[in-house]
Parts: sequence; structure tokens; C-alpha cells
Amino acid sequence: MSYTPTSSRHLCLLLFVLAMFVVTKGYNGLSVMQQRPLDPCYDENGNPKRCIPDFVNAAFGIPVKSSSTCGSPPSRYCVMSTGASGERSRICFVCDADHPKRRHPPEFLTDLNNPNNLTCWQSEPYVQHPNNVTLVLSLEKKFELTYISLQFCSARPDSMAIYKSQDYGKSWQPYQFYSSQCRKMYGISNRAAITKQNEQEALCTDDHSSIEPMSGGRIAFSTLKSRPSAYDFDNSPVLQDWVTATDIWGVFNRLNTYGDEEDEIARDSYYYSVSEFSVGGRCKCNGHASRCIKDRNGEMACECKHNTAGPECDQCKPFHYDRPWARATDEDANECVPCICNLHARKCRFNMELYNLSGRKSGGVCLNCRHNTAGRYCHYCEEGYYRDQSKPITHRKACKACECHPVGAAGEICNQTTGQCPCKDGVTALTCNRCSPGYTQSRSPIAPCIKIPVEPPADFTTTPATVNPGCPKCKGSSRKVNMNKYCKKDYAVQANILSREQTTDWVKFTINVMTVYKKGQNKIRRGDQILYVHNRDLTCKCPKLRLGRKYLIIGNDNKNPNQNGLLADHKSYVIPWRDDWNRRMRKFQRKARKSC
Ligand SMILES: [Ca+2]
Repeated sequence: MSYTPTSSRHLCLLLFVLAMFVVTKGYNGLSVMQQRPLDPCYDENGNPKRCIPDFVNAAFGIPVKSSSTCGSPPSRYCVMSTGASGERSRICFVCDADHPKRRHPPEFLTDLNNPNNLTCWQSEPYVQHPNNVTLVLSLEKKFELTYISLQFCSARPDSMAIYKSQDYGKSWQPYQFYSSQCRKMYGISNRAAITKQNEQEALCTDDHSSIEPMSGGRIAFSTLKSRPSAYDFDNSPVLQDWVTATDIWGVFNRLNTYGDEEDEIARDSYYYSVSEFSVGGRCKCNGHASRCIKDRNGEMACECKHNTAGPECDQCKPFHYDRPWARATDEDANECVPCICNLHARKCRFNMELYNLSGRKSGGVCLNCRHNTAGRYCHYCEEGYYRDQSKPITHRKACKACECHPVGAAGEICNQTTGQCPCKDGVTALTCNRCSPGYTQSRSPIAPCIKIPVEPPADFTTTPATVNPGCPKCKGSSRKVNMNKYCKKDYAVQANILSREQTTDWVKFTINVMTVYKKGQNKIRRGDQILYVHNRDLTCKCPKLRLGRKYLIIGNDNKNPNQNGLLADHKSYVIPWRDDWNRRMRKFQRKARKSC
């Protein structure tokens, strides 16, 4: 970059204005945030905007590796000049690497260029085709190059090639060729046309390949010149790639001569010598940084903004993967956006499929959601937990553990939104801790709530009979029969009710006793018997007996001397018979011998 008095005046003025700005704002007590316009990567409202590092000579001060440098050991070289009448004369010098005024090291390629006191790198004399001389310049950072320029102290080469690397010298690709014989030297036709289809191809030209001038000629390669998409560079990934380089490799393939190389003095006049190797461009930051600085490892890197990272701001910084990375353009800074994880995750990744499905709005997927949350945004509760609606989803305790009742619930996993546990049949409530209407609690852990029976249930209970007022409580017909009750009664039979006969106070039932479980003092036998029931008890339907039905009758001995038969009263158990009771009754019968 040239440093003219005009630009330095502008710089002073700019610094003055900036200083005034800071002072004025500072005086008014405004915050640092409001001085943000100083950052070229954001506008005055703090919105991101494209920013680029300064245009520089990227080669300045950078060491160049040369394959051939004169002076070790000291050697003669001759400078040729052509007189007015066309005759050539030579003055010879010594190149000596150890002599301060006679050395021509590669440092002179990239030192400060003073036109009044040129310093020139110089090769050994007469390294002629097929031998070549190479110069390698490593920028140690990706740059976007506008031009590569060589200012010669010698005549320009007859043939030279420029290659570039984008991977720090691992691989090379042709950038530009110069030759008087393009096809013969490089197999490329001279001055081929560039179309949109071959914008990333190196060309060859015979411009600049003449031996004249003998000194001071320049070769300048403009990377974008006559490439069609140069006018739409922002939208041309091909050209963005084309101008990107980490290293430049110049190869001098063939010296220009007058064909007099048989003469030793003439031969010493042919060598390559360059006073300035310059590379114009900008540190490559993809529009996300305004400068490049040395990073912690001492390597040049962009000072990335817009939530980007990487040496070229070529990726989104961690946790900013909700949108795909993109280069900043004039219209859109393409800032990287943090993932939405509701404060429950520290990591996320980008998913292109989800991004497209969202209408290109959000592609972030949170990883390792904490606080018992789940989902791509950690936006719902994981299995076994449910949303506590009293807390925002970003709260550490937004998800509560399910509280499913160990007996009432069919599992431990509740609905992640409502907290509703899966209840067993007949069980209800959020945690399954209550019986549904129409169900009653049982002691079974398998079926903790059972339907309230409408029909007589399948055990030793009957529904209480509808009772007239004044009737005694009908104990016998509404209770379960258990061992204790069995013991307390005198007899137990299974009997069929055959007929009834009404007397003044009593009804005499003729019954057929089919099985005797317990005989009592009356010594009941199988066969037809009389069963006495008092009118009062029958009116109260306690017991309730119907002709032609079988009953289990458990009662006390009849102690009335006028009656020869069994007695059933409101204290007896008179229950419609079921065949499956026989086994249970037999069990009672066996047990009774020991425990009654
Ligand atoms: Ca120089």
C-alpha cells in the first residue's frame, strides 16, 4: 500500500473525528454499547453487516523461498544494455551473499520497495530450460487475492508459471502462464477466451514475454480480469474459490536470450532478478471480520464476528447452529444464530432436513437436554416427567417427576404434558389414587377398584333385602359367611324348597335336604324335612325363600318342643345356592372339627 501525504492527511482527519466522537459520547455519559458504530461489522443499531479486512500487500515482509540465489559462492553476473545504434554492451559485477552491498537474497523480494533505491533478489546465472527457478511465498492464512505482481530487475522470463495452493502447500493448482510459446511450454492455447464454464481455469498469454525491456519490466496477474462473474462476485462461489490462496508458487521456466549463450560473458547476462514480489488482497474472512490478528497459537486468523468462528470465519461458533453458515453479502450479513434450547442444553447440531422443513428458519437440534427435558428444542419433558405449568419452560424445574400411585396406576410413565398417569380399570384421578364412580375399593393390588355389584356377586354375599319399617336388621342374609360364623351356628345344609303351608304364626316349608354339612342337636339327615319360619320374619323377608329354589341354610337348633323340624329366622344365613360353593362348604366342614 502506498502511503501518500494525501492519505495520511485523511487518516489524521479520521482519527480526529473518531476521537471527537468518543469524547462527546463519553461526556454525555452514554454507554460503550452506543459507540458500536466503531465496529465495522455492525451498523449503528447493532445489526450485523458485512465487514472485510483492509486491502493489503499480503506479501510484504513475508519470507520467500527461492530455489536459486546467487552469491554462494560469489559469482559473476553481467548487466546488458543496448546502445542507440542497437549494439549491446555489458558491465559485469560480483554477487556475494556475504557482502552487504553485493548480496541479492530473497528478502529483497518483499522488503519495502523504494523506487529510488531498488533492492533485487537474483538467481544464479543461466539456469536455463529445462532447469527452472522457483519462488514460494507462504501467506500462512487464506487470502482473497486481487493481483500478483513481479517487478523485474532483469529481463522478464520467456516462460513462467504461477501456481497457487489453498491448503498451505499440500496441493497446487495452475493460476496463470506467461510464455512466447504457450502451447509448446504449457500445452495451453495462447489467450484463450474465458466463459462462465471455465472461470476457474488458468490461462496463458504471450504478453510480457519479450526480452525488452532489459530491466524494470513488470508482470502483473489480475485474478478476476475478464472473468465473467467478476461483476457478481458475491454470488459466485467459483470465483470466490478462484481468488482464494494460502501460498503462491512462481516458476521461471525459460530465460529470454538473444541466442548468444555460447559466449560465457553473454551467458552471465541471463538470470532472473526481481525487485518486488507483491500480492494484493484481503485476509479471507467471508465478510465476518474486519481484521486478521495473531491467535493464541501465534497464527494469523480472522477476528470473527456475527457468531462465526474458524480461521476464515468459515463456520458458526459452537451452539450457533440454528441456520447454516453462509458468507456475508451486501444484503445479508448471514449472522450465525444460536440454537433454541430453552436453557437446558449447551450443545446442538445443525440438521439440513429439519431446516428445509421449517421453511429455512430453524435447523438446530439440541443435544443432551438437561433438567429432564427432551426434544430438539428441549421443549418438553422426558419420559417419566411432566410439565409444571406454573413454571416457564426455561426453568430448571419446568419438568416434574410423574407421581403415579404404585397400586392405582398401570405404569410409572405419565403424560409428558398433563402428568396424567395410566390408571388401572376402575381407577381415576391424575395420579390414579381414587376409584371411578361406580367402583369401590378392594384389597387386591391387581384390581384395586371393583365395580359395585348390581347382581348378587359371586361370593357369599347378597344385597340387603328391602326391609319394612319395624323389621329387625337382617344380619343373616347380607353378610359373608366365614369360618367364625360357621362355627357359631348349629347346622348347615343345602336344601331345595318344595312347598309351603301357612299356620297361625308359622310357615311350614317342606324342604329336601341334599347335603348336610353340619347336623346340630337336631341331627339333621338328608331327605325331606320341615323348615319352620316365623310369619314375622317372612314378612320382613328375612329370610327370603322361594319355592323351587335351592338354598344354603345355616341356622341354630330348633328348641321348640312342639316343632319337629328345622328352624330359620332373621339370624340365619339363607343364601341362594351356587354349585361352586360345595367345595368351600366341605372345607368349612373339615376345619370345623379342629377349630370350632
Ligand atoms: Ca526489493
